Amino acid sequence: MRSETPVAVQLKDYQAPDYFIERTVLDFDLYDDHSTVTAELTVLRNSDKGSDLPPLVLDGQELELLSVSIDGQELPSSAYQVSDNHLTLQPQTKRFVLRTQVRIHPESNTALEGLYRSGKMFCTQCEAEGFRKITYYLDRPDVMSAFTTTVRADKQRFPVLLSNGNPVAQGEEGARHWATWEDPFKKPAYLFALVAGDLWCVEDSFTTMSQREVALRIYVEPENLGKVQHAMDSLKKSMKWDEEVYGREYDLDIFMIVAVSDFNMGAMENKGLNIFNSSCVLASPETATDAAHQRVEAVVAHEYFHNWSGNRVTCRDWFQLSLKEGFTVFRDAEFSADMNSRTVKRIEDVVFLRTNQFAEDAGPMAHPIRPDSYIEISNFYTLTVYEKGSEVVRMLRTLLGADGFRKGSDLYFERHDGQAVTCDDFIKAMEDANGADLSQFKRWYSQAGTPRLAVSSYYDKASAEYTLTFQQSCPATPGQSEKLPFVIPVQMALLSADGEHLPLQLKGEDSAQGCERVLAVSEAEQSFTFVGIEAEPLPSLLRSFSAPVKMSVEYSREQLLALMQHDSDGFNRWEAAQQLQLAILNGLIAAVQAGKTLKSDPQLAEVFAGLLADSSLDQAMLAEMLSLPSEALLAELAEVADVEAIHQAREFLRKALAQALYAPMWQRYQALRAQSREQAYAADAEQIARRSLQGKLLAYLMLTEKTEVKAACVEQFEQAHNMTERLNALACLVNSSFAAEKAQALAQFAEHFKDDALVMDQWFSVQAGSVCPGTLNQVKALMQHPAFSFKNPNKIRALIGGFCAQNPIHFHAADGEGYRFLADQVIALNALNPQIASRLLTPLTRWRKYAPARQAQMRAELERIRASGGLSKDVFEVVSKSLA
Ligand code: 0A1
Ligand code: ZN
Repeated sequence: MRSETPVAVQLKDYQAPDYFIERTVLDFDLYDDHSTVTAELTVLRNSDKGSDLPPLVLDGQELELLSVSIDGQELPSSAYQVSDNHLTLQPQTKRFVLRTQVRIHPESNTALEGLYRSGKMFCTQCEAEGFRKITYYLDRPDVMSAFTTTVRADKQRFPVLLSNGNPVAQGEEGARHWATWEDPFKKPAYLFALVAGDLWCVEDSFTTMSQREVALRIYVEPENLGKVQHAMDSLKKSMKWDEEVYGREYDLDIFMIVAVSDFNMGAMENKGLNIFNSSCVLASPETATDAAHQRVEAVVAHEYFHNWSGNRVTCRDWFQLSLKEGFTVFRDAEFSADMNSRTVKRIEDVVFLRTNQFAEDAGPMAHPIRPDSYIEISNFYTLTVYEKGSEVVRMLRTLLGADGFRKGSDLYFERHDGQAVTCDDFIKAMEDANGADLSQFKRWYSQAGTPRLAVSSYYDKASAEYTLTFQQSCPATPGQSEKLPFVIPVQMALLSADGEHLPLQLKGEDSAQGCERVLAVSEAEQSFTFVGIEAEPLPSLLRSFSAPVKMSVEYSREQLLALMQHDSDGFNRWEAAQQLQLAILNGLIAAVQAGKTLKSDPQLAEVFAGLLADSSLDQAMLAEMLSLPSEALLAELAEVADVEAIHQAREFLRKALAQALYAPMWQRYQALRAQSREQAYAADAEQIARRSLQGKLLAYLMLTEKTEVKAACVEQFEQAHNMTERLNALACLVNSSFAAEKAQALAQFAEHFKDDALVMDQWFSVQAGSVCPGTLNQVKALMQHPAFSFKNPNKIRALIGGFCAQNPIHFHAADGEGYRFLADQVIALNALNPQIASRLLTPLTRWRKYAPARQAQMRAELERIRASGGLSKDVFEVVSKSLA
């Protein structure tokens, strides 16, 4: 792959481009054994940078240059230089048309970046720097151009030829045909897309708020036509929501989505032609779980929302990635909250953030949401840039209020439409629209790490004053040893002993300002004193998780129980239950470590019994309350993660709860299952909540190994009319000791779904996640299964990723076999698909979390990867930073 050590790109070195490309006219001639790309670029000197004519340095990788001409004159090879990454030539005028012709090989492109084959079709993925694998170009987001694209291919095998914008012409030439597309909106090359294939489409339309008719088309391979309705519904809802909530209207006459089977990420927001991983667009009740349905809805919305937050207003450079991604994740999260249960969505997102992004923030790849440097930008499509970036935008809204935030986003879109801008520009629009000073808030963009927020309180009965004191700090992260205080919005309330939410008046204020407010903690230590508090209150802090911090508050068990019962903030009711569960689990983990026999704590069972008996409690909420913190979260929270102790403690508690609550759980489960049988499937909030609770209950019940439960599980597996119930039952069987039922269910499932790649992915990941002994060998055996392919990212994620990232007890097996397995896969994938290889590596980067013996084993595998030679930039960066 490479020979020299890759160098890092630095934000501080950013310079505007020397040249712009006004117009881009592309012509693709697609064949089975090669393709040719002709590019006519109208190049213009950037006049802001002077009137001299520096060399034009175009990006290009893995291109075979066939010809170069300027203004119609072919250049001799002495007039330009070609290197591995560039084509350099000397312009003679400040504006000229450069024409190049290159040959490329999509048919052997396994990295799935640039133009590649996915099954029978051709498709592209250009973000971040894939366009340079298609033609020589100024492949950077601040070079925006109007594109016209002609695609030529065999008529029969590729009847559908698509690109960005509107179709303007088409024709035939013998066995081949062509189509020309024109995109009137200037865009950076990373938003370019092309598709050619035998695709069918489902068509619909949307009338925008100014009464324009937009054609909506979702293209899939013919066998998948029955699985696009949910995506189409989601698209229409997204279009409507963005008009209502952000005032954003769609701008072209046509919006297309294409589903492809081989895709490195979830989906891509190419202008007017979104390309999707099929897993994020296809869904039917029989083949996709509720979670998959919700993911389709969220990803369709996310990509659609990018049309404004990303395409109309794009990023100046890749350090600004969170400008479009953090904002768009925030937008899609709010959309999902509006479409489904707001509290449940928030709980899910916070669990995900705490488990995964906090771990990233604590590891060797930690970076601010706007990184200062990178070796390979593909490595920075991270949980930090996306998820923490979204939390930062959420905090802005919390601080500015919903109306102020909307004023800010309106100004941002209006001011920067058609531009490539920075995170600072976003903040400036928020400031200008609100007359606010966000200079200290901006530290969230430049400082990495998860802040700690310690809270203490003091009540003075005599003066009826209650003081909350916050102390913030932030651990060192690579390259940042000292941190300055953040602005942390703490949304809060105070509860009286009987659960009333008290009016909140800060000392110095004339009157109380409601029963909930946001305290902006901006100093290292800061106190807030409330007056008129007649008895010591119970604080409800960081409501709805108002900041991505690790807060520590000393609550007694009684206080947690009171919060669970009375807090008007649903998130904090759940959070109180979590804290109680964590306290109990930590006690059990300590007991395992001390070699004591584990004793069950009756309190949690009592609480659960109360929850199960409370018929007023929302089922979705109940399901969330009954979910114990995962082993991964417990590991993240521990100083040193003791994998076995965590697993034993958690399994012990789950079994104890299942035994103590058998009767109410069994009764409730049966009632829910009966309801499922009678109702046709719908992916709506109410049914999803019901199935979620049913799934949680079945998992508990199966731990009792009772025959009646086993029979019910088999019944649910065999008779369910939807994939959610079927897969839940399968997972329970796979994790049980009922060997015969397990084998039979797995075989039956595979036989039934062998031709459905996405369903087989679920079959792979259920097995990869099994807690039963022998899972690694099973995973290795499954790699030989005909439905597995090392070239398909979904398969790798399902099976190898499923094992390494979702199965801690086996991945961290004491003999180090899990680590060795992962390193072997990374070494093999490095040459085939560097992006996937690098992502797969994540669990090994967390070596510092474990005890010395495991640390040594994990490091040794990282060293082995480093020594294996020929590392891609992607893998090199992660391995070298992990070992630094
Ligand atoms: N912008 C897309 C994600 C994406 C990023 C990189 C890709 O290839 C390296 C592909 C997709 C999104 O946020 O949805
Ligand atoms: Zn995105």
